[in-house]
Amino acid sequence: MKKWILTSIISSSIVLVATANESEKKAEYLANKKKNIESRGNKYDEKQWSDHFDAQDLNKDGALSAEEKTAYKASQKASKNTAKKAPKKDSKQRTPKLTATVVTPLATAKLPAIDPVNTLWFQQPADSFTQSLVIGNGRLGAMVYGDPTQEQIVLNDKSLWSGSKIEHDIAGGHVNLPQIRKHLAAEEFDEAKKLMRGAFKVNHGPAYGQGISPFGRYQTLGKLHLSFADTKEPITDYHRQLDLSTGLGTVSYKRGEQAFTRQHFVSAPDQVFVTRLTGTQKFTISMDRPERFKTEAVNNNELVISGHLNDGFEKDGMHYVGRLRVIAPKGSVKAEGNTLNVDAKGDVILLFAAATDYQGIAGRATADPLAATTADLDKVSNKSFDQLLSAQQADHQQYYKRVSIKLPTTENSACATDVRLKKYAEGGEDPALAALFFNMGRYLIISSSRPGELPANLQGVWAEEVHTMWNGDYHFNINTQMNYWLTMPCNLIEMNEPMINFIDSLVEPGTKTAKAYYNTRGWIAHRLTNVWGYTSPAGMDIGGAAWLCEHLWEQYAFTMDKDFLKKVYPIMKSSCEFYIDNLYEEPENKWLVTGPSASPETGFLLPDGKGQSGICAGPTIDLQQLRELFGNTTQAAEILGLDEDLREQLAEMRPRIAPNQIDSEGRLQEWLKPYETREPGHRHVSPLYGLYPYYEITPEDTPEMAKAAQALLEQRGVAQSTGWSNAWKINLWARLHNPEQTSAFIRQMLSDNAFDNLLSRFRPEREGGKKNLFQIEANLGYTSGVAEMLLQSHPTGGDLDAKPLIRILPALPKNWPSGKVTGLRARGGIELDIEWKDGELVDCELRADHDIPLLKVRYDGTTMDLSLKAGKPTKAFASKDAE
Ligand code: FUC
Repeated sequence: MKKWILTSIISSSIVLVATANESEKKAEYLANKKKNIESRGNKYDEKQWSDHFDAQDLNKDGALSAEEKTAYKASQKASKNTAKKAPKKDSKQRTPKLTATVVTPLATAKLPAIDPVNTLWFQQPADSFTQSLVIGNGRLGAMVYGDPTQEQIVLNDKSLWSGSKIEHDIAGGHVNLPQIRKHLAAEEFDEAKKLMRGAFKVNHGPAYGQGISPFGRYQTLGKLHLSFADTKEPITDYHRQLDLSTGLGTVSYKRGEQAFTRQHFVSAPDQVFVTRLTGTQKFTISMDRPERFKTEAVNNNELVISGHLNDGFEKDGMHYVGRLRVIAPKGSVKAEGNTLNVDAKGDVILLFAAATDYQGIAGRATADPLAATTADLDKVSNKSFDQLLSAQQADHQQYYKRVSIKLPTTENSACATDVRLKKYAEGGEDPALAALFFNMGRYLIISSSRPGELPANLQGVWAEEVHTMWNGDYHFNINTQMNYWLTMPCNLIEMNEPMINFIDSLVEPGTKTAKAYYNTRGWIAHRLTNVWGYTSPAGMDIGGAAWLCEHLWEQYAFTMDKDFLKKVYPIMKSSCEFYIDNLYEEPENKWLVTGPSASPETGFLLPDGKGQSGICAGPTIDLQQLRELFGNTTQAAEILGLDEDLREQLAEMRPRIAPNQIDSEGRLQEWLKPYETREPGHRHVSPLYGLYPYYEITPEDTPEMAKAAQALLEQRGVAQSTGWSNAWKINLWARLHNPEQTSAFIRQMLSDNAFDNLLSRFRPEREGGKKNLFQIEANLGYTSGVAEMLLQSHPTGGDLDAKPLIRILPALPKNWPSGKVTGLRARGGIELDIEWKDGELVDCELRADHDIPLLKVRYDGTTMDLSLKAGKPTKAFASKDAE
């Protein structure tokens, strides 16, 4: 415990600042809450939200043990003492500042050659999570701050979830469904809501900041601290970088005359986090987390952090273990209490392994995490650093190198990443920065989604809190799906696997949920889930399951792999069964609609000031998703020669689903009726689902509807604070073939929605009061958006007889006059390289996985027919200008 107290004292300035800002933060939170609630016509209760804020301690997920309490109190006391001594201006400081060592950066003349589209670099240590170097292997994650004297590294294991598996469904509410639907048709939304409350009750739903729930939350594993003895000598020649092409994070500096380097990576082949420190130095190692842990020194060269998370009932739930082994051949390592003292006379290697006893839908499934961590370390301890590094690089590069991108550099491209972002936000040009951010998305999915593991959650795998915002869960009304938009176009099929398995895992609990709440066949998941298989109601948008099925079909569309289709077809079929049983005829037009449902997460005003509602029948997004699901499932059944009856039924029902409609303002309608939206600039752009990711609206085939979609997109504008919303808009504007707008949203993303370490920013001022939050989907959705600007391959011709069409450079902005992208993939099993100069295509090469007798390829309004032979590179629009 001693060390834990110490490190808390060391970082006392964080505690200080947080306390000083608490009342300001609370006032701001309450003001936003009030505005938000009242803008929806609801009553704001000051006491309720004040209590809610107080209950939101982002660093606590449950009761502390007696030992932790003592340590915590002591650290609080210590920080108070420091507070008294601290100069006044410190406690007023707005930005929380960690104790980053003062460093002098490496002189420009001495900088190593830095690749501006593949490397992030900084001239100072990180002073927050959002400046740290982000590394991971799909299961383990680490974030390196890079402070020369007080290093801290956040550690993560993707399966580390509080909560536990319980029965959440409360059956029987379906008896109320006919009456709820009557109310919806009669626009008696309050009555519908009242009845719904009875019909859709849940046994312990997710708790957002309101205490403990068996739904649980994704949590940090903890922090590794390295405290260096020599803090007096000035630090010069400081340099910190992350090479996306290798996954290697490096920190180097000089202390006095001596040079030091630290290298960090997380190995997928060896399943460990590895650090090498060079230079003669003395340091102390400790590990901690905000709660529910103990750290012990074992075997004189190991530290083990372990504990049990809250199971949601204040009892011990998941067991986790993190084990650090220190290898110092030319020095000594000694345990002292729960720390290790290292006296290094040369290189020191730190190896870190982690495991939990999670035995759910994915992951390593071990009952004994303690033994698993020992085994992990034993397997690698006799390997050299270089061996470990080259295995990890070979593994990483087999994915990363499949795609490359080049965009023009400017003077700004040579600056440190944080400086580049700043200059860009001030209006500077730096196309290569857009390419770096594109590569960051590819890097992040490779580092957070690997076969056999859980899919990337709201923060991928990186979290430094125990109360991760939104529980760090899996949301199905945009977030989880957006995480996986890039995998197929960016040639990362292996990274798609966790998502496919995850969808599969929802069928069993989702079938129970469908029966319990709707008394129907098939499976359903509602707005969100966790790692425990939650499918019960939580927000009433019910198109999420259909949306997930899109990912099954799209993997087939990109690969033409019939074995894969055969494997996933039952999931699609069962999803269709749910919706077939649930669709009903609305009385006015006799269209088939869903209900009760909602257009995520907004609502409408009733005419004549009669109130407002989010709950409705047949929001546009659901209907688009069902046309897509029914269409894809029909095609899948045809390809596999299965289920003729089902095909007939889908063919009969699909055209009866309520169509897309245009309101009197010329906008695509969000609801069945032309209601006025209660939030014109809402971040969700759900009715545009039909434009992207689905493609039933295209400028070529449905120009009127595309115009209406554009009008809605214009009304939604820029979501100042929400990265994912703007990332979606890049994809949407690309589908509208509008390079200026895609370019404007890229500027928005890089100016306002990217942190210094290029994690994407989500600022839910209006939602949780917590600012500057990281959510990963904007990173990944941005990358798919850029891919969509350079290459599109969705079918055209409308409806089920649609034909594949490859569109080259469909939304190329003027400020990217030249560039090259290699290795992108198109539907149909095709890989492409595309190069352009002065805004004109100069080279385009296609390589197909199998013979394609006729393929249509379009560039700049001209369409040509190509015939491709498996594996044989073929040029399209071969240009004499290509040099
Ligand atoms: C959706 C969004 C929120 C947030 C959450 C995780 O519900 O509406 O803005 O991104 O997911």
